[in-house]
Formats: sequence, structure tokens, C-alpha cells
Amino acid sequence: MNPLVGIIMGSDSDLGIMQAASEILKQFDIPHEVTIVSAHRTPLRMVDYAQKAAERGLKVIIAGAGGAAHLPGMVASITTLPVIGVPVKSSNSIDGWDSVLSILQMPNGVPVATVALNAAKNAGILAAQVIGSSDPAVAEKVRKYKEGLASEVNSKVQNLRSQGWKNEFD
Ligand code: RP5
Repeated sequence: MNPLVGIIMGSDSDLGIMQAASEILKQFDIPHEVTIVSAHRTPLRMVDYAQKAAERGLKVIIAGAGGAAHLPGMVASITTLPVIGVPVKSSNSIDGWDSVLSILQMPNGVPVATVALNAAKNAGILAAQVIGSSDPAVAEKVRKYKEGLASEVNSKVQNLRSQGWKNEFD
């Protein structure tokens, strides 16, 4: 099947973080592609990728970058597809805030849905939710995933209780 989600990143050094987006999309059986597109070092490739993304059938783009992380915002400026930005704490990041703010502080009119620092897994889940808004089978997979999260927490509640920690709530 043609990819529905494009996962792009500024460098192969981002892959260790960004592969979490691919792993969760695999879990949801969502076809996706992974490649490198650098805003600063391959600007024409970035424009080409963003211009062709919708016509190639992509529905969402996940873009990760570190340091002066312009890739998600620049891609969002070119395509009408939703762009999810993953700030990566990279070798050229001061402390990660540079990547976060570069991706987060977009001007009015050009939104990027920014996830937490290094949170590529959440980017994958958010992409699945976007796909799921028009695909009931994907929405059902996301619902089951979230049900799994709730039952993990419920087990922890029981564990705490069995260790003698009391609550008056339940
Ligand atoms: C950014 O610079 C990339 O997204 C990466 O996070 C960072 C470092 O890139 P490399 O020097 O490892 O290629 O553009």
C-alpha cells in the first residue's frame, strides 16, 4: 500500500529518536515511509518533498529535527497536510529548548502540531488519530491502544493498594 504518513528527519542522527514513530505506526498497521530531508542542507529536496506530499497520497507528515530545527515549520509552510513536529535533542542542541522553540513558536497561519522533546512515539499516535478521523478501523486500533494504557494504570492502582497504600476514592 502507498504510504499514508511521511516520516522525515534532518539527519540520520535523528533516527534513534524518530524510529519510535515508525514502530507505533507499524503497530497500527498504517503504511508509512521514512527518509532524510534537511531544511538547511537539502532545501530544494525539502521543497520538492513538501510540494509532492499530498499528490503522492500522504495524509500526514511527521518531521523531526534538532538544534535550529526549521524542517517541520518550512514543510508546513509549503503543504496543506497536517505537519507534526518532533523536537530532537541532537548533538547541535544546547539543551533541547532550542529544538522545542524552533518547532513550537510558529507564526499565525502556519501551525505545526509540536510534541514533547524526543516524543516521536506521540507523533506516531497523533498521526494515527488523524488517519483514524476518516478510517474507523484505525480509530478502533487507537481506541484499543488507549484502553491498554488505562488498564496498565488500573493495575498500578491495585498494586499500590496491595502494598498497603490507602485511598478514600476507590
Ligand atoms: C539537524 O541537525 C538534524 O535534524 C540533527 O538533529 C542535527 C545534527 O545533524 P548531524 O550533524 O548529525 O547531521 O539539522
